[in-house]
Amino acid sequence: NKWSRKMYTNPSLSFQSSCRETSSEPVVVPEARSMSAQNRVDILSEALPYIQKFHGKTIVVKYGGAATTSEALQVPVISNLVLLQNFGLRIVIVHSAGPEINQWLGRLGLKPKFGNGLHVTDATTMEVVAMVLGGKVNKHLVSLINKAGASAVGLSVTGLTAVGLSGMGATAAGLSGMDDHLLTARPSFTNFGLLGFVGDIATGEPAVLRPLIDNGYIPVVASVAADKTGRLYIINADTVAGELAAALAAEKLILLTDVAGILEERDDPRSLVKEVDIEGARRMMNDEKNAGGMFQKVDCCVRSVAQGVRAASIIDGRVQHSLLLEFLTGGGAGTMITG
Ligand code: ADP
Ligand code: X2W
Ligand code: MG
Repeated sequence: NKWSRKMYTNPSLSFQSSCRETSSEPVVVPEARSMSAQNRVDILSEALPYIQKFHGKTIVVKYGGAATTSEALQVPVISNLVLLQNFGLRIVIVHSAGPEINQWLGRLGLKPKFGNGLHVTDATTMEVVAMVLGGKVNKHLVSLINKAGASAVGLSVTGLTAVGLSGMGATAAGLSGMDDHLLTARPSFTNFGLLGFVGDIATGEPAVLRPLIDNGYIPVVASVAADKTGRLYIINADTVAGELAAALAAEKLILLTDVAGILEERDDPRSLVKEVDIEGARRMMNDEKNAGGMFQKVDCCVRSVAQGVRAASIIDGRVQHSLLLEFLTGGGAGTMITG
């Protein structure tokens, strides 16, 4: 299969990973700097079969965490997405902004608290989360897209219904998802009562996104949603992206993050897994190869692919043009999880 890629060790990875801790600037692969104009147009022309393959297909991209921490990192990602949209891809962005939430909690004199690696989201923290995610960060991404020459629409509480996992949200488990619009109802009670207003998706209403995409807009969805009573929750943005990708029957789910992809050995940047099927990915999860945020990502990739998304890729959002490498070259970028 000409689209498949093997597990291999990418020599540029040690370069990428050496920039991990410090970089709030995009990492440029060194060979790219010295390319002649002829090389560049050759490469552009080689992209044609990939453009044809993805033209008209829906792609859901999750953008969050350390990969979003500066405008210098955001602008090239947005510019890649706008380019891909101009090549005919139908793009939906889902975002989080953990570091920015922390920063604003600090500015307001609130100390972030964590449980199971996630923010404990009490009522005050949830107010800050809603303002930062649904307000500042969402509108900032929308304005960057508009500046790059495309049209974006920012959405937060629209179209998604949260089911709370919270002990505080007494009615949260009122299972607002148990109706005809059910997308997935999988309340995990693991964190019940521990994390406050942390939710899971009960229903998805992607109908609201389709006319926007049909009319050339890029929806930008903040991972904040309300339950049927209007109470707000933060939902993990990988999970939102995965479920939206499934609901939209997307061709591809992309999780942009701050690491090259799934590493077979977590601390060895040379152990990148280029491609793995859902069985292999489940095995990695059982073997505890992926911890914390990466476990969540692999889980949501597996779920979305099991629900019909053709492939899900975890790629480094801090590496310049990683999205173009992923979509427009045979080697791709990061780790691709297939059915
Ligand atoms: P994001 O903010 O993009 O959601 P997360 O911090 O939630 O990112 O998840 C990615 C992190 O998961 C990586 O930065 C890495 O520290 C961690 N991780 C744990 N296990 C692995 C693994 N096997 N391969 C790659 N990263 C891993
Ligand atoms: C995350 C923030 C939201 C998120 C947290 O507490 O850090 C949950 O996952 P990243 O940056 O994409 O990992 N909360 C519920 O999706 O953050
Ligand atoms: Mg995460």
